[in-house]
Amino acid sequence: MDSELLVEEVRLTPILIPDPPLLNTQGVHQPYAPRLIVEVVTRGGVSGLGETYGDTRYLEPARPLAEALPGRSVTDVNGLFALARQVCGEPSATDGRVDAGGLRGAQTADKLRLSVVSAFEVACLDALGKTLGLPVHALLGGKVRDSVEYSAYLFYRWATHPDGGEADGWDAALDPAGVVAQARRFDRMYGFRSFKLKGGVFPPEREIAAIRALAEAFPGRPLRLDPNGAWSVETSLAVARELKDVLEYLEDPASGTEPMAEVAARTDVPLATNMCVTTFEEVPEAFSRDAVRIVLCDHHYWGGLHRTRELAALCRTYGVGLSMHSNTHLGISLAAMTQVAATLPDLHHACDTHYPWQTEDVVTVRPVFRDGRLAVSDAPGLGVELDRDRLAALHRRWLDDDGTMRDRDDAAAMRVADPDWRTPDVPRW
Ligand code: GKR
Ligand code: MG
Repeated sequence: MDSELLVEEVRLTPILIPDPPLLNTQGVHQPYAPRLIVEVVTRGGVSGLGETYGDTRYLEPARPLAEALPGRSVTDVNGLFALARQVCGEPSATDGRVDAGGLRGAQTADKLRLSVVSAFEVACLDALGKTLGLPVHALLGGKVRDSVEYSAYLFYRWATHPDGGEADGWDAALDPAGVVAQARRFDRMYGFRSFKLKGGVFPPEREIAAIRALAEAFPGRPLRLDPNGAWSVETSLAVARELKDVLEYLEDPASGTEPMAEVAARTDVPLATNMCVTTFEEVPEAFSRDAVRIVLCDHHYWGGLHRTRELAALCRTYGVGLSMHSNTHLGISLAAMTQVAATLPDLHHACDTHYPWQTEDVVTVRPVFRDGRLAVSDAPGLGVELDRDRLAALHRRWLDDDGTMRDRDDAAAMRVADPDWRTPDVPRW
């Protein structure tokens, strides 16, 4: 058995997946988004799957890590971190490009490396689970629930990209009526109970009106607004005052621990974050200053499923709530999110997912949300299989790209419609 668990080969496949014109405070999504699919193949012939960001700066450290892994055991997931530090080199993390326009907080070399390691960790756990005939959640200590709740992730959006790209059949949503229509469709199709609106796109009064319209259309349902740190302390407080009776939480109204702590001290609306607490180093200050009441975990940049559980333990210790963050992702990541979420006893908020916005996938069977939930798979590993034809087609698209889509750049996509667009300074309002 031991030698069966040794890694024989690691395959990295960068791909481009269609992405709709979703607006955020930095700009708009490009027609295609890069992802990286990681396959860890064992000597026993089992292939484990992982998925992470596919931008060039993630591919660069992924390559030496893939080369260094053969000969090591898929059980040795803790060893991945030291190995990555040894072989990945120092990613160029201080040039301001580590994440798309800072929508995911701190930009450090460590965080970039962890975002790469996470896909290898997930792939190793998938391979181990498949070999042992156990689901990943069993390798994490076992599930505490049979299904995981997700929220509808509403975006202001255009119907199509200004320079073409594939239409996805969704209407534009640029005002309260459009946002409510989008929410109704999510509700009808998937039964999501909670709704999160990506804000920071329009002046706050317009976004307040959209949340009010949602509250009227869906009385009593949990609502969240996330402007990605676009507001000043005073604007954040004004929005909190206006929406205090309808918000489940306000996510990253202001940028940075200091302004978040100031807002938190002056409102009863719970503040959540996937921007000011995104690394373990940021925890002590934010928690000791009560800057946030809820942290959105994300196994990609926290460094995998085990580390997500470590974050959950810290949050539990400090009485901080837990939710889950999402970026553009496919079914492998969704399966990993669902497996780890199933093991977190204190996950009391519906998880975010971009998944319903994705029209293509590399898994053979697309997961289906019912009543806003995903059933937790008990199949070996993550419970998903790779569709190799789809993977090859999406990789072909990556190969054929002239370089413009290989790195996420929401500001560049916005400039197609508005040549004068530049990434707004924060606070924007
Ligand atoms: O995809 O436009 C987007 C989001 O704004 C994303 O980049 C954020 O990281 O969804 C994220 C969030 O909750 O802040
Ligand atoms: Mg957020």
